[in-house]
Amino acid sequence: DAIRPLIAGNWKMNGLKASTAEFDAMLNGAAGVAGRADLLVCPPVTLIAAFADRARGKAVVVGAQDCHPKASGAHTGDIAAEMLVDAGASAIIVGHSERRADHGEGDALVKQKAEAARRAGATAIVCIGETQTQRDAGQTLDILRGQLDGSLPDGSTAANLVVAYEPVWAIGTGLTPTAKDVEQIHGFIREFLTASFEADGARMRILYGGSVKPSNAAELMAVKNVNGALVGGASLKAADFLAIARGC
Ligand code: G2H
Repeated sequence: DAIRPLIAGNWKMNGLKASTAEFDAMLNGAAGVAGRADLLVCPPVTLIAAFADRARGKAVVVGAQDCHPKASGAHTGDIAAEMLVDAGASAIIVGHSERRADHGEGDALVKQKAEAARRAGATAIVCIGETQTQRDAGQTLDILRGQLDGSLPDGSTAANLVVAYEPVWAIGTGLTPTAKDVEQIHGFIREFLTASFEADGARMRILYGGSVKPSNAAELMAVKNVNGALVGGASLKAADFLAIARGC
């Protein structure tokens, strides 16, 4: 794979100002892994500006975990992609399964959010994945095809779109699919992307997410069409996050 891997940390709803020390440890270790992968940390929105300031000139970029589809307006409590970029975010995760589940977000809204990220100049990291029930019913590829069809903006490029495959049953559970399953599913996603976006689709990053940790990262990252990881729990500790990047 000639595609440079991306290791993206999703801190979810974790992190206070005191977490800056952990982020600084990531910044300090980043130079040592910069030869292998790009590093992205998506802290809660309250920490984006401070982290982005500290990361300036370092081998880590800062991102966000969600955005509103509109650029501004009467939407109390919401944050626009433009605001996140203004604060220092260069990528925005959209359609994470926790948002799909907790906030009832569907593919159409996820697509609007991905378009908002692009409009603001950020890379959209669009998450897709099947649940345990869907998997048991043998519907995995149909579900993924529907999510890809519905959530990816037309005209996306390798620079402004990343796809993250996160089987819902593997998130935070310690369970991971086999390398063979991941290869099959990432191959399916690659076919979809090249059919939809041609040369750009061949170069888009497809991340694997769901219980990635130092002990399984190297095996997962070696799978064909796995171009990095979206890491939740293990991205909260600098030592683990950097160890995962060293597995690329
Ligand atoms: C999947 C992942 C990060 P974790 O949600 O997005 O979380 O690595 O904790 O399973």
